[in-house]
Amino acid sequence: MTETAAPDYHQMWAELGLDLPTHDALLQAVGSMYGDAYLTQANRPKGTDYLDFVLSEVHGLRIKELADFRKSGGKVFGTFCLYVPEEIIRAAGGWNVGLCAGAEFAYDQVEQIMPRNTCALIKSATGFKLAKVCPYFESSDLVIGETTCDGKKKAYELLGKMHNVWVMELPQMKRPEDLAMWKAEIRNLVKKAEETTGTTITAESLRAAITEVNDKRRALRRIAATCTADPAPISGKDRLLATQVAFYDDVPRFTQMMNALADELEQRVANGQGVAPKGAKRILVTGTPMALPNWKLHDIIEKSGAVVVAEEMCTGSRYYTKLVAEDGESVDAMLDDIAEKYLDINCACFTPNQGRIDDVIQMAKDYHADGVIDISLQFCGLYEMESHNVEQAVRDAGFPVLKITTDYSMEDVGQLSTRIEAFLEML
Ligand code: BJ8
Repeated sequence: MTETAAPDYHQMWAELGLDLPTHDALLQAVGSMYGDAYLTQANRPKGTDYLDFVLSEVHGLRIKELADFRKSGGKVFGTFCLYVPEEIIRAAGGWNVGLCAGAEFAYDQVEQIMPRNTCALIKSATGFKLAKVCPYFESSDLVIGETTCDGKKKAYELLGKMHNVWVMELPQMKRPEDLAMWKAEIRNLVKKAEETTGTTITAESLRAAITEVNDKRRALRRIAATCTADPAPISGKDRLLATQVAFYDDVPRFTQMMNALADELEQRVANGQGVAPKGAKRILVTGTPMALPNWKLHDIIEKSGAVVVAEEMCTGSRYYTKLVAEDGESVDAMLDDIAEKYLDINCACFTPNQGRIDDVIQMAKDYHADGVIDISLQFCGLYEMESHNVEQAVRDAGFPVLKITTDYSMEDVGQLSTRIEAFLEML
């Protein structure tokens, strides 16, 4: 068998202004983490080959596609949060990508401009920018932030000194007057997107974008639905990866590949074929998002013999469960539909946030979870504060809960494994 040499992207990375030696070291570290977490899994579905391929080209082929798109006049938008509607960016002819924020990087530089006790997600994104190792950031013509938590709000001011950043104002409640304000802000985003791409959104382009993004969510929902079966046909780690990849891959291609994976998983369920033996403990995780390449908790849980059957988080059900209505007839009606769908996301930055608690309990029932793990990134005031109410409600509904606060470092892996193993034994 002859091996084809991997393409060399150094020239492209240099053109983006990346720090090449540091970036090489990062890719090597992520590659070895991936190998250890993913390629050691038994009984993986064949369709996960696509995820392996995407990850092997995570800073290569996809970045080249973005570069080619930009050379042909296209604009790329970088985002950090679910509340930025990708339908609008796509309808204006742009592409959006999630930005790297899931690994500890250049914290020494980060802590010179922000407090040590900032959550890992914010420190990571800032570290990637300061160390010049995120080609998605450097490929973004505009980064769109949002006023969700205080940390991010202030981080966008700092990042705005280094990059073209624009921030959306998000309400903190979901009353009719908040929805009215949000609808107006969605229209500000339309203006900003049109001004950036030079393309006016039409009813046709918006309708097409809504359908395209809904199709992507439908494919992820099909994958998720197969995990109500025992044995689950796919690991939580692979399902999490699929959701992470959804934030930056080409939309029609990703949808097609995920539908093919869903076909395979449905067949596996019909055959009673799983990744872990039937009866393996089933865990629902909820909490702060797990940005690429953060696979830490899933890896620990699944290496302890359990299977993560669902994620109530932004890299999980909050991303794909709800769809934008598809019957809006005018641009205005469709923008209102988009505003309503997005305000219905249950993030802890809202008060009250009972919808999240209801979702966690409903998902624990639907996915036949044996237990729930509530995870907060350290120094995330929102999710840490909310966890008391979440845990109490989940316990009252009859599900055991384990609360974990962690960050991206590997120092607590041993301690977390011990706690998780004890929790699984108790179930
Ligand atoms: S919709 S969860 S992606 S804001 S972990 S940076 S909240 S201090 S990520 Fe989020 Fe949008 Fe909400 Fe989802 Fe702040 Fe907490 Fe850090 Fe966080």
